[in-house]
Amino acid sequence: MHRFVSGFSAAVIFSVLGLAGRVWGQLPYPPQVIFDRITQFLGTPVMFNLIHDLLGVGQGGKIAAFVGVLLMWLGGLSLLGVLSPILAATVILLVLVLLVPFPWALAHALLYLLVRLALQPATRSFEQGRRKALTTLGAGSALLTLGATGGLFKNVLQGTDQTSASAFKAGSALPEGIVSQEDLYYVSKNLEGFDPVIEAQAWTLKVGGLVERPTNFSLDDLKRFQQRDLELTLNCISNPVGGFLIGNAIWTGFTVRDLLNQVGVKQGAKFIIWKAADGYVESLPLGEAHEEDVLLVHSINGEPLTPKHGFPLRVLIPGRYGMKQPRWITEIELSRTDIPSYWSQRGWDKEALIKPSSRFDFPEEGKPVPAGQEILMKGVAFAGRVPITKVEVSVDGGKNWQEAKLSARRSVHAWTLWSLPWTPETGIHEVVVRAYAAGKLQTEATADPLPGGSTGWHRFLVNVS
Ligand SMILES: Nc1nc2c(c(=O)[nH]1)N[C@H]1C(S)=C(S)[C@@H](COP(=O)(O)O)O[C@H]1N2
Ligand SMILES: [Mo]
Repeated sequence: MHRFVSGFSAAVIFSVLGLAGRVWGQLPYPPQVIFDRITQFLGTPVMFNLIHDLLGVGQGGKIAAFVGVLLMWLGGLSLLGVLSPILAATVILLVLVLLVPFPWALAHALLYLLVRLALQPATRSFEQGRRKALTTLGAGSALLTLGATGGLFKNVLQGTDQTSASAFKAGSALPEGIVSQEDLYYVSKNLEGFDPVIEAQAWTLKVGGLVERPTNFSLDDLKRFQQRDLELTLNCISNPVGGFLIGNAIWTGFTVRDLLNQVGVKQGAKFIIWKAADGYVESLPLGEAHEEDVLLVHSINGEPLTPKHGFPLRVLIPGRYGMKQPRWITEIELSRTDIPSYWSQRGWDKEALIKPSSRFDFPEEGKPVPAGQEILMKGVAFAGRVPITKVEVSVDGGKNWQEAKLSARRSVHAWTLWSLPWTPETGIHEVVVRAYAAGKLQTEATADPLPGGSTGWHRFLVNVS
């Protein structure tokens, strides 16, 4: 019992110190590394779909999984309390060598040893004192962990709210169809508390590989390239039919093409590889990277990117889902060969070409509307690089269709807003929306987001009373 209590105290103190190293030193935190490995290992469509179905597409599933890993980690470390400190530290060293670089594994093992030895005198003193010391220590460290994890998850929970925010939020001075940075959906491979927070002064963009002039650019250097604005819709591949993991904004930056011309591309380069501060990697065929609207952006709707949305620099690629477009980018490498990208290693489609989708924003699922009054149904439709040419709406489950009015197109890469008036009669009506991309009707067949993006028409019942 006492051994377990002291093992647990050591485990908690050790974990908190490790977390501090993660937060202040950007050093790998073992439970996070384990969590990463597990997601990669389980990165099969079946597993992801199951988690989505059980816990939704927000951060919930990820938080639950990470907490599970953290408990496993604490439990395992507590059990090590029964071993002598040196033996336990050796076990930690052996396990961690598999997960993090050797010096950091060694540092962890020594740290653990120190924690255990620091706890040692207490266990030698007489019974009463020992108990008291251990209880205080245990309670203190439990509090510390709670505090640290609480701080970490606070942001995450706030982030979750935002994924469901409507694109048509009142009170913002932005043009219709532009989502504020605050309301833009958020998706990350990391728990939000583990997302990189980058200091502009310390940051450079390293451009290397098959280039004539490998260069490190500061943010100021990059702002000297010809700057331009682009209205573009960002769409997550895991967005379900009718979902909110999609948003549209005006981004500011410069073309990847200008950057490549500056450094000079060498013969034989075929792929551009992006590396980000959180270990995320992605790639694109070099030809596509030279296209006009492939940008590196530092601002959104006229304000700098927040850390959450990619400060200081993120990639924008029209026509591809968000997973192809890294945030917090630190390095660009030109290469003869392609690499497996972060999500494609975990079962998602490597190409991630955006599939046509359309959704209702009004009426909303689960919210009744009054009978006999005209309402304006509205929503968005999007198909990446392919223009939306028509949107049709049915209020009788798909028997009859009416053509919706489409907003004027401000940008070829932005979603299309649609609207249609309706004066419903009392009863329950099934509304359905479907879009045409370059004249072609979006498919009615439903598909899960994984592996290549969801398909199907957005439909639900509306209670009119
Ligand atoms: N470095 C890095 N870039 C990333 C990701 C990530 O986890 N790490 N997630 C990608 C995914 S899946 C999406 S949908 C978009 C989301 O960007 P947003 O959260 O700013 O809307 O970022 C992409 N870029
Ligand atoms: Mo995504």
